[in-house]
Amino acid sequence: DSYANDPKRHPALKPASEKPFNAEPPPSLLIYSYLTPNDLFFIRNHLPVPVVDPKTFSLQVAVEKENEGVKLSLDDLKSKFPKKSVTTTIQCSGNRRSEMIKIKSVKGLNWGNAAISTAEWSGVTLDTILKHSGIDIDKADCKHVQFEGMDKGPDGATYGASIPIEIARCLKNEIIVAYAMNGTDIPRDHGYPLRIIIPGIVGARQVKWLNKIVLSNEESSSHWQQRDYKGFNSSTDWHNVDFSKAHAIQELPVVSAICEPAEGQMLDDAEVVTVKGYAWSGGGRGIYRVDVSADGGKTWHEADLNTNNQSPFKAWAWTLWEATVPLPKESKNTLLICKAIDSSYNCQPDSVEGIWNLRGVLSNAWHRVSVTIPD
Ligand code: MTE
Ligand code: MO
Repeated sequence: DSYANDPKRHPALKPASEKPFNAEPPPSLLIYSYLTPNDLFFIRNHLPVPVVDPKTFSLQVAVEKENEGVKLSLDDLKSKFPKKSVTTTIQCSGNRRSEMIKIKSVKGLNWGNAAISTAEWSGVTLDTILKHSGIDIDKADCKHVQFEGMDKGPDGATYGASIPIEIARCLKNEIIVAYAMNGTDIPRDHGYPLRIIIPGIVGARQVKWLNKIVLSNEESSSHWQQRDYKGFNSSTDWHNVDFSKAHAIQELPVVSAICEPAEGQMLDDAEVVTVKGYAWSGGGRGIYRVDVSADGGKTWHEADLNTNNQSPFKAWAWTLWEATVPLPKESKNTLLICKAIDSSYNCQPDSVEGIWNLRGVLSNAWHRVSVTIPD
């Protein structure tokens, strides 16, 4: 069993698959705190969790085809460079896939709405590490920055991903080679000892168990960069899909979800309901507004936002929100809905039908929860 060395997990996590381990926290716990506790942070593994010896571990940094580059030990990283922290939300592109599956089956884990979490990550900026390795990212004649993990499949291939050099240049002082998560060593499930943190970008590129950074003219050749984590229209299915034609997902679109009350819940008050959830957008776009309806979309109420004082143009982490909304009179059931607007005034599509895709990614339609109203 190649998963025999996987770590123990918090019993409250709800698995979407056991081997590899994938799990999300209960939605009400997810929004209980702004920073997700490490043991409740959602887990998305494609392969067994590698066992890493921190004493012999090293991070290799190189420009492809030039030379072997530079090797840095964990001790070097922790002691030789300034420590920088950034609070970011990581969302799996498959978050809320279960709503797409209801339209038509897709290939992918049946995620609910909690494949998203927020942490403060600390480590060394990408720019610092590249400069130390003799690389000036603003001048480098390369198109992509590739990141390689230490987790291996049966074929020996490791998990890998890349980002375009333009994103790396813009964010060179925000991208962190992280060795700490919420002030402690990164837990094994989340990439011990090192992971790359690229704020505002899809989860799939936040490579865990990072041991190689390579500047290249090519995107990562990994399966997950080339033949997965891309978007297609709803008439594309497995018989006619051409992965080479679509762009790899990088920045994610605006999303929001109701975490309380839960689907099917009997409310405890007949007059009003307090609805709570999260909203987030990629690319550092903050949340300007969250609208909540308790009558299936006839009337809307603005939620109170906790943006954690982030600038709306550099909001790497989510906004938590809450709204107390009057319930429709003389009805036994109702539909709660939320939708968010980000700082580019992007909005969420009203229904999932038009954005259905074969991998069930980018599921960001208005979020609906049906509840029962007491007499
Ligand atoms: N990095 C490695 N090395 N292996 C992986 O399987 N999964 C990716 C990304 N980085 C993955 C990885 C995906 S798809 C997501 S959504 C995030 O890690 C999940 O991060 P988390 O498990 O810390 O929540
Ligand atoms: Mo993911």
